[in-house]
Amino acid sequence: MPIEPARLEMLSALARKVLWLSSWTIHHANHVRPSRDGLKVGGHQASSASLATIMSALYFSVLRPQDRVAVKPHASPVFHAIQYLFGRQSRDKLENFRGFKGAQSYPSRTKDTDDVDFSTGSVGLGVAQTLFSSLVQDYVKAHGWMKDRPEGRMIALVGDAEMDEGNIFEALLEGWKHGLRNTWWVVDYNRQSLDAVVREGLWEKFEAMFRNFGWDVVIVKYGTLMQSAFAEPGGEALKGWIDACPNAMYAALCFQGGAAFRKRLRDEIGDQGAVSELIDKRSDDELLDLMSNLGGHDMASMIEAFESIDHDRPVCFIAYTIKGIGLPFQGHKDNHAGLMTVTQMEKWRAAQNIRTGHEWEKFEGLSQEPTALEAFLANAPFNRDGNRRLSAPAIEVPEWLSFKPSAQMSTQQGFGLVLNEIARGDTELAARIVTASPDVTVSTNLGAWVNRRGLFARAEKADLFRSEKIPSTFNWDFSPKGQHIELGIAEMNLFILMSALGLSHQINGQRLLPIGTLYDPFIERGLDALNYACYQDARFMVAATPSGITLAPEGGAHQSIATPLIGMAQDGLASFEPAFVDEVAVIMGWGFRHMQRDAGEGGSVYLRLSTRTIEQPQRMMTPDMQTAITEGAYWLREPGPNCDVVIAYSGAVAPEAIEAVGLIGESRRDVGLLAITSADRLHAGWTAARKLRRDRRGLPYLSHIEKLLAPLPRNCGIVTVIDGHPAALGWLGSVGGHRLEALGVEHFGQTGTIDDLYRHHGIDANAIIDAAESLTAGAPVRLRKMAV
Ligand SMILES: Cc1ncc(C[n+]2csc(CCOP(=O)(O)OP(=O)(O)O)c2C)c(N)n1
Ligand SMILES: [Mg+2]
Repeated sequence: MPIEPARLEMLSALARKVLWLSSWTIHHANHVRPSRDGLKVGGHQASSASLATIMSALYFSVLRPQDRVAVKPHASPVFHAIQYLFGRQSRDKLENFRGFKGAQSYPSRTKDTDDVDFSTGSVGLGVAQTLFSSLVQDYVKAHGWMKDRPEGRMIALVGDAEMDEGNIFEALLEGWKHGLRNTWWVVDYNRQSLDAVVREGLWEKFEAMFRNFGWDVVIVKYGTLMQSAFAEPGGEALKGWIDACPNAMYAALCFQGGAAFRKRLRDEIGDQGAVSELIDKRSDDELLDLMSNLGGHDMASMIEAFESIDHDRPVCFIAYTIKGIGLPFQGHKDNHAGLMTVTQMEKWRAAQNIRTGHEWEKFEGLSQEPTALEAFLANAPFNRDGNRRLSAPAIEVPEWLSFKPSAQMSTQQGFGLVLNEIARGDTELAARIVTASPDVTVSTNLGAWVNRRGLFARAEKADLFRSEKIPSTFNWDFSPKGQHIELGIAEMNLFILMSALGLSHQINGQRLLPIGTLYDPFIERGLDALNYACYQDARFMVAATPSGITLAPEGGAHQSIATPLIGMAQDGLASFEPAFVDEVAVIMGWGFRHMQRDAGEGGSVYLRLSTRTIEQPQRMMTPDMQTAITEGAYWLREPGPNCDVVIAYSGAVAPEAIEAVGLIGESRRDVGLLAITSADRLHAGWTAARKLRRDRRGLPYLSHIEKLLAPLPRNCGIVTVIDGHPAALGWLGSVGGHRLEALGVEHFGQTGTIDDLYRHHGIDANAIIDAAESLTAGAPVRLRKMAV
């Protein structure tokens, strides 16, 4: 249905304003408030302009409060301008665009204050996040938690070059498997990337691909000016010329302007009678207006396209645009980092009727009544319900998570046992946990949980093996009440799903406690998505197993060396590497609470687990011990007053450390054995304590690790050992100024038994003894582990 003229007028005026404000924001950051380091902003003016009309159509008219949007990173100034017009963004933050605590260069949920739905920046991830958010909405709905909240559309504004990111295709496939709904991707088809002009005919590939995955595809190519020109005599020829014009040529002509278009059109189709007249009756400016009136810059066409959708199937809009539309460098292939010069801006300002000193005024330069514009903005359906960021109360977590102990176990098994116990109960905690795994559900010990809680699908689907009465260990029934989301192998999808599930309390007002399991080495496959999830402050638990070289015979591709360092370095992720199952239970309990703490206090949790079966200690878990485990370390054997050496270990190498301590004890005094459950939390605590002492001079506050190491004599040595990169624990020597030998794994790829490899990499008991010897005075340690 054609849009009413009054609404069209308001929306077009606001879109002009948005283009002005977004360009001015960038200009201001570069020329009015030049940064002290002289850095130019770049990368925004042209890229933003591309989306000014489309985003204005969405935010000022099409979006409803329950809809959520991932905005292409470089359109952040457009987003901020729209929020500024809504009164949700301050002038101060716009003036400080890209500055300290100013509006962010790329929309950020955590750092921006103007209601960003999904952070973006690393291209491709925000796009996939909308797809998974839609699946999460379906999950929440199927579990009966939507109450009377209407379903929202999850919308991504996608750069055409952004579509090169493989994670988008991985997500598409997964979306298809799960019957994706309520997802709109709007491709800003400006046919330009950062460096260049994109290949011809890309839209045909997109169209075929999306349709193949069951999406509706809407191509918005011609604006209304174009459409009416096509209806004129000669219009068909013009349309044919536009369709045949290569991307680079079209872009170049848009840059050169109306006269260039005229010359080219005359040369190529000008002798065809009617079409010459069509061209000649327009001035150069009018001709440029016509030729740059692509669908994505035409308010009426965009509104019509959006409002024509009357179903909940996913939709891909391919909106033709010109990068930098309306700006002096529109269409130029080098315009990505292009900035208007002061002279160009002055000229453009005059053309926009904006007076010097009035640049930030909301309606400056528009001919419409400010009160009418204000009223139009106030009536935008998007803001109807006020605050769009929701919240949900915390789910209670018992003091102690029990499990069925056995004398010999691996931490991975323990993780499965704890979940199995939770699954048996009828608690809110059990109801709110949702698990997912990229095709390693069974091999990461989630099987028992899935047997009890079932797989999630919107429609029931029985396990055929079960219905055929073929014996099988696992019950693979799907139902709307299921609590495990089966994923294909793509680890990127796992982490983006974690990101979507882990924001459910804010997006759907319903808290979920997501747990993702995967093989530890493949954290690296999904690392950018994991980083992205943490950046959004999504809350989830990752159990990564097996870790290190403990799955030794599987070889290089299944050995992880760097993950302890990733765990430490990843902001927003508390990382643990327990050795014993009772520690796993403590950490999981703490983790479920940590995942629910407020911003700035809580975060996500990473458990680096192992398949190595080791002997479990028989002990009482005291509250003090629990605290020590979650703070990151405890003495498995207290050092005596004359301690010569301490062995500090993390994770699966516990048996080697214990054995070495027994052997060293014959030749060295008061040897201590430090169990490190979280190098990450220990290090973070140490950093925080030093900062606190610096900030508040004289405060006698000590961190957990400082307290633990305080009693050690100055000349005591420390040997650290981990099945991972030695740097993860190597810093311990700096805490109290002790000499240290850091043992760990620096090379991967060798197969063998665990004993072979621990010996090969120097993390077996004898290597620990050698290191202890090198740090201490006295005769050689007499006892050694005998080869078996
Ligand atoms: C993962 C990732 N790689 C590279 C970049 C750097 N980068 C930012 S925008 C861009 C290309 C943008 O092209 P397109 O998506 O078509 O957007 P346009 O600028 O045309 O609006 C690149 C390579 C990035 N932000 N993220
Ligand atoms: Mg582009």
